[in-house]
Amino acid sequence: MTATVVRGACPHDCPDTCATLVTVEDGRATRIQGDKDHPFTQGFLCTKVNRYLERTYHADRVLTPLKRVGPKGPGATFVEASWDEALDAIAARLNAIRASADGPQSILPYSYAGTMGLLQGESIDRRFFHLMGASKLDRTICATAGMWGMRMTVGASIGADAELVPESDLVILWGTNTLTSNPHLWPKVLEARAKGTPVICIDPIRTRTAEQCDEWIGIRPGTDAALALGLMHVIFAEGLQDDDYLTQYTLGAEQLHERVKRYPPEKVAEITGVPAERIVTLAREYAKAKAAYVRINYGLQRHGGGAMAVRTIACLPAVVGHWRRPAGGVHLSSSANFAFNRAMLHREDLSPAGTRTINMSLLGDALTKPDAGVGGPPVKALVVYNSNPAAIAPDFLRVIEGFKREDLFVVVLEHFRTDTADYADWILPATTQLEHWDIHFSYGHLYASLNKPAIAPVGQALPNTEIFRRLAARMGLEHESLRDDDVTLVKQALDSQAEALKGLSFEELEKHGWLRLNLPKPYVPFARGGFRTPSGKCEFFSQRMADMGLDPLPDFTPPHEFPEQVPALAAKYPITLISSPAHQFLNSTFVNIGPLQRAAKEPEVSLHPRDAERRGIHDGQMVIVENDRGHFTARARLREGIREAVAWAPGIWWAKLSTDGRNVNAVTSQKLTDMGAGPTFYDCLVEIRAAD
Ligand SMILES: Nc1nc2c(c(=O)[nH]1)N[C@H]1C(S)=C(S)[C@@H](COP(=O)(O)OP(=O)(O)OC[C@H]3O[C@@H](n4cnc5c(=O)[nH]c(N)nc54)[C@H](O)[C@@H]3O)O[C@H]1N2
Ligand SMILES: Nc1nc2c(c(=O)[nH]1)N[C@H]1C(S)=C(S)[C@@H](COP(=O)(O)OP(=O)(O)OC[C@H]3O[C@@H](n4cnc5c(=O)[nH]c(N)nc54)[C@H](O)[C@@H]3O)O[C@H]1N2
Ligand SMILES: [Mo]
Repeated sequence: MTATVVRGACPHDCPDTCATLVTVEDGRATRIQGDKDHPFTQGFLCTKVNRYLERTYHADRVLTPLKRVGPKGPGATFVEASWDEALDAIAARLNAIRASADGPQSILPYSYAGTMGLLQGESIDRRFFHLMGASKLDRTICATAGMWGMRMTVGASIGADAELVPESDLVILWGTNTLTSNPHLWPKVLEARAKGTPVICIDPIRTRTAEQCDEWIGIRPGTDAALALGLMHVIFAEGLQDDDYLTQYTLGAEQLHERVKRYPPEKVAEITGVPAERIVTLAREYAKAKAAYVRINYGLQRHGGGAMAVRTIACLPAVVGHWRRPAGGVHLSSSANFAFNRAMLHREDLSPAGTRTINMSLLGDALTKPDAGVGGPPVKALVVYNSNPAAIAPDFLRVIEGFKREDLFVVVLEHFRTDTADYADWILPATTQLEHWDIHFSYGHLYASLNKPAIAPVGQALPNTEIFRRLAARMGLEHESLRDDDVTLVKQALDSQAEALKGLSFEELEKHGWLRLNLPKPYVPFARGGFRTPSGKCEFFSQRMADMGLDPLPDFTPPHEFPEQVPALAAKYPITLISSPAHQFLNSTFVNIGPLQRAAKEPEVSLHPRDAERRGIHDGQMVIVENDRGHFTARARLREGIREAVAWAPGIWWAKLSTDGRNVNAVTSQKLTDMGAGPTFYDCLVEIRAAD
């Protein structure tokens, strides 16, 4: 028996994008490890991906096409079918819908980052839907508010290099539970700390990360922009700004200076709940540091003013000139460093002019409103892949109402019978990362990686690419780009003139598995300006925002459900519910994997002991979390490490594996962010009461 080791990449939606080594014996994967040579993976995998083999060979894996017989929804019955039967039936139904009066725009693809791979996530699938003229999907469910915040300020999703964190002299983990959702950053943070660098966490919840930091600043949810404005107020008032950097590399410094005068520490303390004295001292510590690394993640942009919050924080390093030095700056994402040829992969040019776009965060409306909420025909068919919308989309009850429609045709490409799959007419078995090719960028570091299939597909599973190729052929959709095989697609992704991709060829990646982008070392993107904005400067003043009718300067935009703004609602529902990632799950992936599910136990909601006492709730009791949109049941956990009037329900449970068949999204809303039209999962007022 010979064992081989195959290089791959973790496909999950996480900044770390680990390099993996899969041991294969007799055609079976027997071990998965993190590559110890990869500077970010550093030889370890997370709690979840250590279970990747168990997930791949899980007894519940969907291994053949499945056809639903009987009613939709939890408990639906499916029977096995052949690929021929499935493809024929789906092709016939989609073609009938295309040919009907409603036309092809009544077909909607729904996908997100179940795999972040460019092949299995955004290649043949896009070409297939574009060519048929299906509605387009605006993929807003996670990161668009933050992306716009960065874009308007520094010009793109680019930031300080996480690998350089050991060189930083102040680390601020701002709205990020690093140990859970970006765990490979942590060793770098510890390295910095070993040299005496203070590590501060700003989060309404004293997360496992906050517990490990030197200080937890328990800010009120949705008020981060106010804190950043307060810091800038103090910095300018005390003359701690870097005038040279401001003059050379920024736009609108005078206006920013005027604007922050509106945010003295006492006022900011009222908004944020952070004591005024701490705002003053933090501003001084920040300004006196030379290379503060501010790690923001997506938590703080899941509020009505999320884009403005990211934009405002992103101004800080330019005010004090930290961008000049390695590790100095703000880091939300590094994704724009990866100039892969998405245009060639997507072929959006194949889509008929004027095709409408539907926002995936408004799926509830899109399925329940006759014009899909945006004008045009109703959605008659939904093709879901790399996503589990019946669990993860906001406003669960509206989404489920839509999924229940008898006239809605649903196809789901999946590994498992998820909540969404229960509403499918057809479930098609998809391969996992061990079974297909892919190429990966990262939003947390600067390494590209190639994923080679380690094993043959399990059962009759097929890669998404192949499923869409076959479906296209059955439907009679003809275009040469629909015939490209997976290795060709990898080469197309790399077909770019961008300097950052120089030297990254298929052959080199195949040899090494992963490669650093061709960027200077150390990577200090804005040391001498070079911002990707229209002015080339860090834009405190944004003409583009003014043109969009928005405030061109940083400001505090309160959440939609900010108690001071909506006192009547807050009287009824006084608690802000945050449903950020659970340590054991990756969004709704891994929820059905025994040991991880057992470790997460059951849907829980943490609240402050004083909030619990007022409601007669004791630790371990079942409670109902509710608002006008819906309710769900969870077990109460009392903890000092949370702000009063805030509760935490780590997500995202499968509804059918939850206590009452509903998950946390029963209370979240379809309200959108200020820019980017993103969801506002954590901008959510609720009341909590004992279940009995
Ligand atoms: N284990 C695990 N890892 C994951 C995921 C997962 O589900 N599980 N999800 C992945 C995905 S899809 C993403 S997008 C990324 C990032 O996912 P994020 O949603 O950014 O998750 P976290 O890093 O946990 O950051 C959220 C933190 O922000 C805090 N927070 C919420 N509101 C506010 C606020 O208004 N202000 C401040 N300062 N803090 C706030 C929350 O309490 C929480 O601790 O993580 C990825 N990694
Ligand atoms: N309340 C609340 N809701 C949230 C969030 C929150 O913090 N709170 N976070 C939001 C965020 S940040 C995100 S990114 C979204 C994530 O939401 P989704 O993108 O839907 O992510 P998952 O829930 O992980 O579901 C991904 C599905 O893709 C499948 N999959 C994986 N690889 C493949 C493949 O190669 N082929 C096929 N066909 N399927 C595959 C997996 O089996 C899994 O069921 O959820 C959002 N929803
Ligand atoms: Mo996400």
